[in-house]
This record gives sequence, structure tokens and C-alpha cells, in this order.
Amino acid sequence: MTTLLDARRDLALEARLRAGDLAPVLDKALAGERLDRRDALALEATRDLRGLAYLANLRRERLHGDRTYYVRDHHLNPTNVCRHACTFCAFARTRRAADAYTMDLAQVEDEAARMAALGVREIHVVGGVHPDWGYDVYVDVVRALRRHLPRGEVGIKAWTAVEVDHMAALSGLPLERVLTDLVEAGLDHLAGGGAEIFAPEVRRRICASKADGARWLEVHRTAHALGLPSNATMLYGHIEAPEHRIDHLLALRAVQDEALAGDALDPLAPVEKGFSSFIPLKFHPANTRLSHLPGPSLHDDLRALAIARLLLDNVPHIKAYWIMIGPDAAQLSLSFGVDDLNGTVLRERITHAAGATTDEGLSKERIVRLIREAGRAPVERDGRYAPVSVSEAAA
Ligand code: V47
Repeated sequence: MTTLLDARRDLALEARLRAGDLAPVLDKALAGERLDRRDALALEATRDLRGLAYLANLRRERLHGDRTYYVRDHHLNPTNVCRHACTFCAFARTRRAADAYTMDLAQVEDEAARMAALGVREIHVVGGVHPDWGYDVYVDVVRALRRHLPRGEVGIKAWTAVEVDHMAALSGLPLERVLTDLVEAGLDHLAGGGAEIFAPEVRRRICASKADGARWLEVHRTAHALGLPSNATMLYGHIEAPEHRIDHLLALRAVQDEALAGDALDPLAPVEKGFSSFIPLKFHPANTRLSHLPGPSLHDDLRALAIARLLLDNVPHIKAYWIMIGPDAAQLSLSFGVDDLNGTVLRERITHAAGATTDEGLSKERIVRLIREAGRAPVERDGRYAPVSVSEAAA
């Protein structure tokens, strides 16, 4: 019997790939086998974007068919005051900066009430690492949000591993206790930021003062062991080399193997453990101390997404963050391994501070149109990828 996937295979293209620089990975990729570091280097080295797209798309369709996820969500950045001075960041401010801001808990609650009224399904909360905040503030922000956003209806995805590391340092508590306090306050999901590039020689030059790569991974490993799912990111297109990106992805894959503990990936099930999605973050140079760099091209963006889909065989979702790559590139990426367009996002500050010219939000109708136009089937999801509404095509 011919499967849908067989019907979509392009044997002429496969013959051409067999004669090109993707030949050494072709059979493994077609068979859905795990790719190793050498294979990954071949993926990074090739300029054959069509070949990468083909292989990543096969992997994507094996996992998700045409199903393409989106969520009605909102970002909340409670403060831009930060004790770190990462060279890639245009968002952080010192306490005394004229445009520094910090919300109090009443403002956080107002935002939460507004979001509840708008019917969002997920709220994404990250900010600066405020030098004056105590441990309780982080927990209280989650509790304040939860007062207005009922558990089971609205997912709270909050704080990055960098913030969690800071909470542990502030309180002297072990990571398990910090994460348990956050979950008891209402946290559903740990955010994926702060990962940047794990390699120490890169981190030293772009974000020397914050949690290192090993600690970032430890925070997520600890979250997974407690049953708290999380996301993972990688900031690409600054000073890193291809090897750094590959080692970053392989480190994430190893942590995900531990989380799954031998269980097969079930892409249709709501995510209950481990990393639920991986999001490559496109570096935006404007207004940063790396503003002399050109920033990634569309070619880089699509390659980063396709390579992630091929290497992260145990992470269910690859997310195109349209805020950073733009809605048109995000739509295109649905043929490069991506199955998740993130969300509507009502207001975003971090990338816009660094010169992003994308809209600050997309309507649900526009996201659905982008997905349908690409020949895919929209699935509105909640924070854990449980379907909220499923198009006929996706069903
Ligand atoms: O950690 C900061 C990045 C991250 C710049 O978990 C920049 O679902 C590009 O983590 N150019 C915060 N990137 C955003 C983030 C995120 C976004 C969307 C979804 C999720 C998720 C997480 O933004 C930071 C840093 O890596 N960042 N400055 C910049 N100039």
C-alpha cells in the first residue's frame, strides 16, 4: 500500500541528492534514523537548501502530516531592568535608565485580567533579571497571573533557566524546591530563553555573567524530572560557528533522551514531559553592542529550522518565531520542518527593541490564512499542544 508520505516522495530529487554533498546523510535521513555529529556537520556545510528542505519536510510530515499548530497567546515582560549586560540584547536597562520600567503586582494582575478577557490560551512571561527583586517576586508574579488565568484553560509559561538559576542563588534553595514553588504558584511550563549558544567560548563573549550552558541544561533536566515541561531555544547568526550550533542541538537532544527515558515520541499527544518545542531565535543586531554584525539571512533562517528538525528527532515541535523571522518567512518555513507558528502574540518588546520591524501581533485569522495558503492544516492548540479547535483537514 502506498502511504501518503510515499506519495509525496520525490525520487528524481533523491537521485540528484545522492550525487551531491547530502549523499552521506541521505539514507539515514530517508529512513528516519538518528543523525550523528558528522551527519550534522554535513547538514551545516551544504548550500543545498532544496535538499535540506526536502529531508526536513519528510521528517515533519512523518510526525505531523500537514498539521500546523498555533496558539492564542500573549507575552508579558514585567521588567526590562537587568543585572546582566549581554552584548546581543537591546532590551535590558539599568535601574536608572530613563526608559527602565518595572511592573508591580497590581499591574501584572491587570494584564492577566485583560488577557483572560481576550481569551488567550497561553501567556509567556520573561523579563530582565532585576537586581532588586527578591525570590518571592518571581513566585508572586506567577501566583498573581494564576488568580485571573484558570489552570487548564490558560497555560502559564514563565521564566527562563537563567531566572530560575538566579532564584536559586537568591534563596539558597535547591533547584527542585524553586521549581516546585513555581509549579505550586501556578506555573505550567518553563520558557526556553537564555540558552543562546552553550559553548563557553561563545558565552564568554556574549553573556559572560549569566548561568552557563551546563547550568541551563541542569535547570531544564531538573524541571523535566519534576514533570514540568519546557521549551528550548538557540540564538543564531551572531559570532557562533556551525560546530557551536550543532553541539548546542546535540546537548538538547541528550537532555530530551533522558526526559523520554526510552518512551517513543508521540507527536499527537499533549506534551507532558521534556522539551515540547525548539525555537531557533534569529539574532537582531540593531541597538546592541553587536550592531556591526549583519544578522542572519532568510537562507540562514530556513537552514536553522530545517537542521533543527533533522537533528532533534526526539523533540515533538519545531517552532518558527514569526516575530523574529517575519510572517512570510514563517509561512515558508512550513516546508522546512516547522509545524508550529507560535502564536498571535499581542505585544512583544525584546525583539522590537533590537530593531524588528515585524508587526507586534497577528490576528488568529491571519495565522490561519498563512497556514492554509501553504497547504497545511491549522490546529489551534493550548499551552501543552492539546487541540482547542481542529480544522477539517487536520482532523
Ligand atoms: O533569551 C535577546 C533572545 C530570548 C535578542 O519559550 C534576542 O516559547 C534576537 O526566549 N535578537 C527571549 N534574539 C525570547 C525567548 C522566547 C521567544 C519565543 C518563544 C519562547 C518560548 C522563548 O530572546 C533571549 C535571547 O535569546 N534575544 N536579544 C536580539 N537582539
